[in-house]
Order: sequence, then structure tokens, then C-alpha cells
Amino acid sequence: MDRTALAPRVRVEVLVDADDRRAALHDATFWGLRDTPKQVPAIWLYDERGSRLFDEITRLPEYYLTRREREILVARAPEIASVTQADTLVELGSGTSEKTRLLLDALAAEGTLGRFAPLDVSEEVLVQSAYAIAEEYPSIAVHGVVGDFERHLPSIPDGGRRLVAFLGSTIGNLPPDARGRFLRSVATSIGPDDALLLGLDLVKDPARIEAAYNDAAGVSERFQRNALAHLDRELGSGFTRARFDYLARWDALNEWVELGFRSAGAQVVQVPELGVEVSFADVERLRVEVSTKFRRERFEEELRAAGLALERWWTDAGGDFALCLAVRASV
Ligand code: AVJ
Repeated sequence: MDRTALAPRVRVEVLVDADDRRAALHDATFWGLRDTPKQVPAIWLYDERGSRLFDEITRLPEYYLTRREREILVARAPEIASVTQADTLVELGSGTSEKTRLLLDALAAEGTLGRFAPLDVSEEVLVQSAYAIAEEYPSIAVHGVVGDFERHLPSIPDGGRRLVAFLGSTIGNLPPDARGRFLRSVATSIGPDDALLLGLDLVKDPARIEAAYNDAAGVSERFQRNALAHLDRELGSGFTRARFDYLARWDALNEWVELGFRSAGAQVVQVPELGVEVSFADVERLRVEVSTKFRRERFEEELRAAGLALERWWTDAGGDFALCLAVRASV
């Protein structure tokens, strides 16, 4: 790809550099290991190998989320384009290239598309996706932001009518308080003509949910174990040498899947880079992520509490997954 030729249409703004990110990640890890239950940030999942493993997960027979969301997008992208009349597609987390294209194509067909604005924490991933889209869509501008969707929404490019897409049910990684903060930050960052498009995995038979995270091929377990390997590499810690059993369990009270590990026996894990040693009791949990599943009524209420209003709710034929379009509530 000839980046020089594309450069006039591509702009990338760096709001967090790699050092800031590392410092924040180490800090959050330090505090997470003191929490109850013990936890480490889900960011550890996504090194290069982790991103490849996640890609593999999206193709597993048990992992229905990606296929169901694609099914809805294929059916509804034209409607999303005609309802929003957006000229800018803002994508939070630019790792969902195929779904991005479905939305870009629909907005191009609608005749409104002028700009793509991805926001991602990884400069490498962001630059890659920015140039790829610039090359494929020769008439649009690409304005990327290297930042964090929990902090940098106020800095997404403004002007025009923006459609902010946050797909894949990634919002389900945020526990309720952080989710509320995120939605409020969207509500205060978007204008009256902008819209928010969310992918949401829905509450369903727990057996099917648990199967999506306990696949027969063991990819989900490798994905979580890779987070421990990543931690060990960066922090000099001994998680992979310790003994942990994989844990992926439906929590009916919180309506989320808890993902991570249980300590196999009492043990102490050294984390030299953070200057700590962490004691685990037998079967004590080490949480890596939660994956919340949603219900329409309750989520509508969460939107309302954040100053947003539900505009459209689309599901796949089986009712497994939803795409939700929200706008700023009128005051
Ligand atoms: C990318 C956060 C939506 O929660 O299903 C997949 C991550 N973790 N398998 C999800 C994940 C384990 C995924 N999200």
C-alpha cells in the first residue's frame, strides 16, 4: 500500500502514547490484585497472539455472538444509514473491520458518507486500519484517534452528523458503574443529530452462554491463559508457572459470564515489576474479564439514566443478539 498517496486524507491524533498506557495498565493491575475478587485488566488479553486467538474465537461454532451481530448488520445497515443520515462513522475499537465495511458501504449507498473516525488504544492497530479504509474508500477522509473510549470520547472529531459504533458487545466488559460512566460520557460528547450504535449480547439459556466460553476446541481457555503469559512477560511474574484452573461461569445474579481462573491449591505468585507477591487461597478466583448479557427493558433504563434515549432495537431472527440505536435525550 502506498501510504504517501493516501496521507493527505489520513490524520491520526495521538492522545495516549505507549508509555502512558503501560503506566496506567500496571497501576490498574497493581490495584486489581488487591481487589476482592482479585482481578487483572482485560487489556492483558490482547497482545498479538491474543488478538489472533480472539479472531479464532469469533469463528468457533459455540461462539454465536459475531455471526448473530453480522446477521443483524447485513439486514439493517441500510436502515441504520437512512435513519441516521450520518456523514461520519466513529468506530470505538477499530478491530471489527468487516462490520465497519458493512456500515461504511450502507452510508456510502445512502450518499451521506464523508469521513471515518476510528478510536483505538493501539496506535499500530489504528494506523493500519486508518490506511486500509482510506485505500478502500477513495472519497472519504479518515481521522483516527489513538485513545481510550473510557476517557477520550470528548476528543472524537466533531462536525456533521456522527454515528458512533461500539460493536461486538464489548460494552459488556464494563461492570455497571463503568458502563454508566461510559454512557454518560457518550451523552455529553454527542450532539442532537448524532447517534450511538451498540452491539449487545442478550440474556439467554445459560448453557448456550457458557458453551460460548467453554468451547470444545479449548480456544477460549488458551485466550485467557495467554493473558497470564502476557502478564508474566511484562511484569516478570510467575502466573504461568503457578497452577490455575480455567473458569468461565454464568453469574445469574449479575447476568454476566465471569472469565478467568481458580487457584489450584494455596500458592503465592511473585510480581517483581510491581514489587508485590500475591497470595491465593485454594480455589480463589483471579478474574480477567466479565462479559455482561443484556435485556432490553433494563438497558433502556440504563440509557435513560445516562441521558440517552433508545431509538431502534434490532435483533437476529433467534433473538440472541441486539443492535441498539440511541440518541441524546431531548431536554
Ligand atoms: C470482545 C468482550 C465481546 O465478551 O464475548 C470472548 C471477549 N472473551 N471470549 C466477549 C471474549 C472470551 C468478548 N468481547
